[in-house]
Amino acid sequence: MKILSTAILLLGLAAAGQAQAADTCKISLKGDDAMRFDLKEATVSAACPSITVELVHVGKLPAAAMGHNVVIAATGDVDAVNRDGIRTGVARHYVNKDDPRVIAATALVGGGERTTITFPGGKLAAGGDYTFFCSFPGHATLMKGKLTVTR
Ligand SMILES: [Cu+2]
Repeated sequence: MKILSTAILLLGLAAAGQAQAADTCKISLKGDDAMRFDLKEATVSAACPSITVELVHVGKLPAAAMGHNVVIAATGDVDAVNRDGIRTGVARHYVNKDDPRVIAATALVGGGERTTITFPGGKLAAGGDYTFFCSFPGHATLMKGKLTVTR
């Protein structure tokens, strides 16, 4: 009986650990036709071997009119990354992926579309000041949020 309860306890701990990992290693955002993300902040762990960013465009407008992406950068770099990204144009999804200030960037999607990207948690520093935003021209003012990074 003692062995059985120990086994149940261990199973419970394993499940809790997985739930925690899933929470801190993935960011799920929704973008809409009103130029908004559903979240103003998100938290990930720098210890995640891989962090997944998922973006679902829940609107109906095409990417050319109301495209959304998710770009992650240090908060102090956001304005410059956004400006340079817009300059790269729609064909490059309004983000220069060769820019070392771009920590991660999804594709640009339109209404009804979904995109994901993964990057190593090691690209973020625990306690650092990061922002996620959409680099479609004019969107970053409304479409941005704080990315908190834990250990
Ligand atoms: Cu957008």
